[in-house]
Amino acid sequence: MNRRILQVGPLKPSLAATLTERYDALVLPDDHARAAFLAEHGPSIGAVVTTGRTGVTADLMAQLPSLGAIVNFGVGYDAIDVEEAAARGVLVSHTPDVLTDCVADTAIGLTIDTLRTQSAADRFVRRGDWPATGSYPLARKVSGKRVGILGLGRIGRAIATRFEAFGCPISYHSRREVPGSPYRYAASPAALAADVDVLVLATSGGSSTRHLVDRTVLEALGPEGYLINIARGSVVDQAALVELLLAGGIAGAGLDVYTNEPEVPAELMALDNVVLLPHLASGTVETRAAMEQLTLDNLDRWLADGTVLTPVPEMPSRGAARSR
Ligand code: 8YV
Repeated sequence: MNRRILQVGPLKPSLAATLTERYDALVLPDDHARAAFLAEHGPSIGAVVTTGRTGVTADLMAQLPSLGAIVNFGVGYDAIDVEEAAARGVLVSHTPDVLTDCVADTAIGLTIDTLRTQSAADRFVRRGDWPATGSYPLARKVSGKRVGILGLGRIGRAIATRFEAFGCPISYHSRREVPGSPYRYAASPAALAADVDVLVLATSGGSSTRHLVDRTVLEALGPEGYLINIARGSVVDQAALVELLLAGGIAGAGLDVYTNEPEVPAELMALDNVVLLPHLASGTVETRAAMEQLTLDNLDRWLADGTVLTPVPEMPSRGAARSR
């Protein structure tokens, strides 16, 4: 088996350094040198290490004929063509569980900030408006709000547990009703949105959830409803979201993810009922270190026995067609 490792896209600096120093990994150039690089090294590459932001396309896989594994730093793998990987017998691993707490914490923080307008209040103080204007406008209460969670997976459940401590009645919509869940199931995203004050998106990205939250869902959330997105920008029709925010069609939004990161719609910049984060939900020293370790553990396992520890759900831990 070919064992050469290839870094695709920027990685956490310590992970990139480890890959170069300990694994003698190559780094895929992203410029005009790429074609020549792939012609020379493509056939020797056994595993790719990448992130949810860069991923691996079918086109790149075609230029790595000995590829056996794609090791992803991140739980979301919508930037990887998993169908193509499965067809080629290429294993794909990701980093679930280790980031659940931080992403769920971010969802709670973003909800509180959005409803209580803390970031806007901070700007008010820094601008010197407090002495000049007097009191800051009243915000909205968080405790007891009806919360709807779209996608009741690991992260969705962790968010729900946290909101329970705020006395929030929880409902959810997922592809399937979760047996034994204590939360009320809504039959569709629109039905969920219609019945809650805060709609939290915790679903995976990719084509199956693209624009799951469309104009109809946002309109169902309505002028008193808030949208919180720590999932993927692709889940929301961002143009409709911007329009409704500008028109008062929904009350506010807390966003960690966008359609075309790092681009953030300019129209949102001036809105104090919108909190804008730069896709940082898992971004703590502790969690990123755990993600780095799990990434290396997956790589080591593949190098040792051709399996991975935490395969994406679409595939078994051992590649099916790698003998091909
Ligand atoms: C990371 C994420 O920012 O895990 C994910 O899917 O979106 C985040 O944890 C990203 O993967 C790191 O590039």
